[in-house]
Order: sequence, then structure tokens, then C-alpha cells
Amino acid sequence: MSKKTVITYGTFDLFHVGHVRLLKRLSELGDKLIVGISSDSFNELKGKKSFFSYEERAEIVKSCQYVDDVFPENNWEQKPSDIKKYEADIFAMGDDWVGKFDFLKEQCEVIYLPRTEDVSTTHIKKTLSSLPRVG
Ligand code: C2G
Repeated sequence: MSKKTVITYGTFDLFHVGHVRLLKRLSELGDKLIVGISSDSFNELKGKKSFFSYEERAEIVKSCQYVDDVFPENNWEQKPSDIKKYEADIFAMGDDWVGKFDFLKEQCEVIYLPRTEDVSTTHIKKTLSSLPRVG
């Protein structure tokens, strides 16, 4: 049975249980999971300002037991060449992206998994910014 590589992408800022549960399920789809972490410049393109830098977010995701390797995601266009470079058999994302990456079906299997409800980086940031200042 040939070994299957799964590839996914994301900002993964303020690493939370929604990210962990997605990465766990992704790792169960194959034998190896590699994650494209959005660079700080790409985050700006996505209109996102992350709390942690690319280096910190990459270190945190790489430390996750479900993840085998990480690499920088610098633009929207690199996915086809990444899939070739890493010989990915499956491209998978949370289903807030459903349909958006179906063009990759020419190269590999494309799967969208249900997001974890009631947790998001945006919500965490909003909650923290509404707390009274301490110290
Ligand atoms: N996710 C999830 N459940 C949540 C929050 C996020 O399953 N409660 C998933 C998202 O669906 C995504 C991954 O975790 O597949 C990373 O989410 P983000 O860090 O928000 O990444 P995003 O901004 O969606 O960037 O080229 C693709 C982009 O880089 C994806």
C-alpha cells in the first residue's frame, strides 16, 4: 500500500482546538501531513494581521503531534506546484473553503472537512480585546 501525503494550508494564528481537531482528522486521511503556513506578507494579502509571526506560527504547528512538516504559503498561486513538489495525494481544508479549491482535483483528491464550531481566532481576539485592562 503506497504512503499517502496530505497537504493543507492556513494562518493558524492563536493555535486553538479547532486547528488541532482539523489537523488530527487530516492526519488520519493519510500517512504524512504537511502544512502550508501563511507568511506574514500573504496574511496581509488575505487582510489578516496575525498576533504571532510566521516563524512562531510555523514552530507551534510543527510541534503538533499530527503534523509532519510545515512550509511557507506566500501566495494563492503556489498550491499546484506545492502538490507536485511534495507529491501530495490529498488536498484538504475546513469546509469554510468548500468548492474554492476544486480546481486542484486535476492533481489530487480534494476534501473539505467540517469546521469545529464555536471557536475561531477572530472570536478569541474579540473576547480578549473586550476584557478590562489588567496591570
Ligand atoms: N478551522 C477549523 N475549525 C475552526 C477554525 C479553523 O476547522 N474552528 C480550519 C479552517 O477551515 C482551515 C484551517 O483550520 O482549514 C486554518 O484556518 P485559518 O488559520 O483561519 O486559515 P485560513 O485563513 O482559512 O487560510 O490558502 C488557504 C488559506 O491559507 C487558508
